[in-house]
Formats: sequence, structure tokens, C-alpha cells
Amino acid sequence: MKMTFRWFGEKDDSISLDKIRQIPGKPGIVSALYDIPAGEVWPAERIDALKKTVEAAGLELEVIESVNIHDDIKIGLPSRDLYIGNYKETLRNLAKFGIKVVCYNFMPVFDWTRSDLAKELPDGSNTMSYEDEKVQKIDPDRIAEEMEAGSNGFSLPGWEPERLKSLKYLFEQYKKVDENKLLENLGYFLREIIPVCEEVDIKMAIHPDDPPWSVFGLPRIVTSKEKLEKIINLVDSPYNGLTLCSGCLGANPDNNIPDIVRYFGSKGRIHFAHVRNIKIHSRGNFDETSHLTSDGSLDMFEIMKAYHDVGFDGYIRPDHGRMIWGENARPGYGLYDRALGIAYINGLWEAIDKMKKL
Ligand code: CS2
Ligand code: MN
Repeated sequence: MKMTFRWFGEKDDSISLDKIRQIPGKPGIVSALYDIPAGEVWPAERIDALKKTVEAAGLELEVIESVNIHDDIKIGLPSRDLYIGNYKETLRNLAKFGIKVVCYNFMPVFDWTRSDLAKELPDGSNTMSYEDEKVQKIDPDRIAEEMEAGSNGFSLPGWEPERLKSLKYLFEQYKKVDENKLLENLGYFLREIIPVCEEVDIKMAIHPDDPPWSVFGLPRIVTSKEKLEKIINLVDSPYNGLTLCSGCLGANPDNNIPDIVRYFGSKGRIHFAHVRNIKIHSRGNFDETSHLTSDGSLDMFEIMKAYHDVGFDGYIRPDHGRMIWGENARPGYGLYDRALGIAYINGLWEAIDKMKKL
């Protein structure tokens, strides 16, 4: 596995590359051009500049999270062809600078959703929390404001103001899109772009829906093993793969993460692993926790063992962390708890590896 760490760029991250470089094992960087609205082409010069900044700090940039998909593609409007054309151009530009994996999601309108971005835990740390009843009651028109209010002044990935301008219009459009239609539209998109991916050697890695069930009545299709299977079968190519996010899928206790890792990992379809733990209080209600198994509901040893058993050699990163030791950073993306997550994941991996050789 190749360890990485998500970074939001020089202007919008509280953590410098110099600090990331000192994390044990020196992880690679996962980043994006966060200011480019979904649907537009990423200019080669901007990718070049990002790559140079990362490399000047002695680090590597091979994974992009995310190149977001324009809603017209998800809805299946005639204008999708224009946006798909732009997506292909972006992929070609990324390939010129050695990008190997592109993470994306196919969630209608909103990216991840939480009811609290800084819930205080008994030990005084803060974490992101999800209570289904609270979330489903929020007026979708207001959720963008609520998320922004709790974001410590940082922009939130997937909540770019550009995308949220025309919420009413989008909700109207999605009335015609059920789960089957959304899957069909994903198929249309993948059939167009995967040949380009094969040509330029970039692997696509779809991120699960967070949480893995419908919110605000919008359809969601990246939620379970069965749904992931449908997605990889839309185009049968190793370039059509997954970002396996344990904390997202694991929020539904019916999803057995080690089993899902083994299943898709042995098919060579997991290109990017997001490792995070959550504590499920009751169905639909959970807090994000430290990565440690005993702090949450997921067995991180079993998850890492599954990756090891299938010979996982893709990219991996700790996902969200809590805010600890008084840090002020983007919710979920502080330095300390994620760095602890890396140390822990690396520790599990080394132990599993050496135990097998005894
Ligand atoms: C989130 C998402 O769980 C996560 O990793 O931070 O914003 C994620 O980056 C996107 O859904 C991927 O497209
Ligand atoms: Mn994730």
C-alpha cells in the first residue's frame, strides 16, 4: 500500500507540506484544484503548479480527490456531453503530470452530510457527528449555510458555494431521477471516459455516498456491496474502480467492510482506500472517532488484514480525524488525529506483514 495524506493547497489548508513531510513514512499528497467549479476543464498550468509545489517540498502527488462531476451528468441532461468532454480534457491534462488515480463521487447535489461538525466528546475533543432525524429535518435550502457556519472559516470539500447556488432548480430536476436512472447516467459517463482513462493510464475510483442512504429524498447508488458490484460491471475495466471508504460504508451496520475489501480487492478494483472509524450509536446515528478499533464500531485490524490478504498495493489514506489538542483546522482534516491514524494503520500493516512471515 502507498500511504497518502489529503491536503487542500497552500491557500486553504492550516497544515503545511513541511509538517506533512515529518509524518512517519512521509506520505504522498492527495489534493485537487478546489476552486475550479465542477464541469470546467482543469488547466494544465494549474496542475503543473500544484505538482511543482508538492514536489518542491519533497513529496509526491499521484492522487486527485476529487474531480467533481457536474449535476447535469448525474441528471442526464443533453448538456452532459459538453461536461463529459471537459472531464476527458481534465483527465488528459492530469495524466501529463503523472496522476495515477482520480477519486470522484456520484452523489446528487450534496457531497457528505453531517448534523454537527464539532460535537464535543467526553475527552474534550471535537468530532463530526450524524443524526439522521436532525439531518432529514433540515431545510435543504439552508443546509449549505449550516455547514458553512460550523466550518471554522475553511471551505468544505464538496460544499463549494458555486455548486449550491441553484438548489431549488436542482431539486426540481432530480424529481425525474430515481436510482435506476442515476445508475444509467453513471454508466453513460463511464462508457465515455473509461476509454480515455485506459489510454492515459488514470484509474477512476468512485467514493461511496456519505452517509450510505438517501438524504432529502435524493437518490443514492453507492451504498452497499451489491450496488458497488453493479457499478464495476457498468464498464468491465480495471480503470473503473473504487475508493473504498470504511467510515462511509460502515455507517450502515449491514455493510461488512472486511468482506467488501476482500471481494473487490481480489478483483483488483480498489484503487484508493479511505480508512476511518465511526461509533454507531443506533441505526442512522454515528460519531466519527479516532482510528483505533476500540474507540469505534469498526474492526480496523480485520479491515487492514483484508487489504493485506488481497495484496493491496494501491493508495491509502487516513480519512477524517477528530479535532484534538486544541487544533483549529477544517472539520475532519486536522493534522494530529490523522497523523495518529497513519501511525496506527502503518503499525497494523507492519504487524500483519511480519506475523505472516513468522
Ligand atoms: C469526504 C468527501 O469522506 C470523504 O472522504 O471528505 O468529501 C470525499 O472527498 C468526496 O466525496 C470524494 O469525491
Ligand atoms: Mn472518504
